[in-house]
Amino acid sequence: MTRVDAARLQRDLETLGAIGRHPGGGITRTAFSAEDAEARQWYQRECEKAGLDLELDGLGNMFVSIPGASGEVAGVWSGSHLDTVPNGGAYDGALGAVAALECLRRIRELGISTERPVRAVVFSDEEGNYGSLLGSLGLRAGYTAQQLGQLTGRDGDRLVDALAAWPWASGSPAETRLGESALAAFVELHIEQGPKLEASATDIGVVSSIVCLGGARLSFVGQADHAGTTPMLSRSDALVAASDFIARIPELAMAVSPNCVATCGFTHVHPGAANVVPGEVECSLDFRDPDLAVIEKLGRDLEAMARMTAERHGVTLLWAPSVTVPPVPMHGLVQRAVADAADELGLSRTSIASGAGHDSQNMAHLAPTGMIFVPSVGGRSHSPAEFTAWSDVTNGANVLLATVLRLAGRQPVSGRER
Ligand code: HGY
Ligand code: MN
Ligand code: MN
Repeated sequence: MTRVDAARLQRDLETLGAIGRHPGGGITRTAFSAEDAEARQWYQRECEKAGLDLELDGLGNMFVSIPGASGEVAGVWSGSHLDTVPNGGAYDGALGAVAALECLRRIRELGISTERPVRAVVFSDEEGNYGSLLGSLGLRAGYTAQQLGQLTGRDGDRLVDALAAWPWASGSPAETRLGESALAAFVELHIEQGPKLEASATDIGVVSSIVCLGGARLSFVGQADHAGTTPMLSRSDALVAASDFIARIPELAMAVSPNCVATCGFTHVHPGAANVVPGEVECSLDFRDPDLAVIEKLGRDLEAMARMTAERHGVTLLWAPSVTVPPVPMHGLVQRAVADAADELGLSRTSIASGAGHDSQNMAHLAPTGMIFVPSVGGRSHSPAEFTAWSDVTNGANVLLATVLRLAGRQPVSGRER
């Protein structure tokens, strides 16, 4: 069976893992940052070294192909992301992005012919600094110029400004939507980011479905005043209101559904000085459940609770919902191909649902889509503690290559193939 070059894959992940790494071990390579730029530069160089073609779109999504292999036939695509959460790990996104590149390198250097062209993709801002699954949502649904103009990062910077200064984008960010038959299938390799595969000592997760994602940005707007001279009863303290709201989130979520999760992951306090009563607090909200109806109810209930809390504290609430990313089942055809590939490689496998969001859930609207999970030690992710053993990295990449070759219709071995 054709296999990936495991040593090269490991070297690549180590090289990439050094980009944006802090002395404490975590990696910060948030979308369109200097560290993301360094990672893209490295990726582009690897493509060039391997003799692969690289194209870009207006949101900075990267598309890699084997020269001469594109043509009219819809291809089989694989990929993931190079951006990380702040202080994240070395495998989330990186594994799938590098393994997809490795598949193309193997196909090219072994002279393997396939009926359908194979492509690798790097999606922009998967971690949603500016918008949840930004790049792949751009491929699935596209954004209007007005929507793009409203997107800001967690530091308050505007997406359009970040893109204007980004060398790895080409064309209009409002024209990234793909046509109906742009691709024939999509498959993404990813770490599980949870504890199930490790706990059951299973090599490979064949992903059955991906959770539904909801979110919002909200601001509690009160009044900034002198912390020494403003009596307690005369204040409109935005942080007291925001804290009251945030403290109630767990109870509300558990009342809506036993499966759902809801998180306020950041707050920004303005003006943010020890001797000023907080005048405004911005908060993020991220909520998830397998069921779209639950997400819609959570969105309504969280907004109602935020409004009531604001009113009680005499502050104003601004509520901006994010685009809901619906839950998606993974396609049976791709699940079958992944399962058969794992069997062929003699690896144990199980069916598993994803609680994390992935670009695959946007790609599933464009073509039959599936995902391959490999174990995460201790189930840790979005943390410097994220770790996957090299043997599992290699297993996952071999399953990815075999799956891609199945889906792309590998041609009988030619004389050229080594
Ligand atoms: O947030 C998520 O679920 C993913 O890691 N982007
Ligand atoms: Mn992630
Ligand atoms: Mn990821």
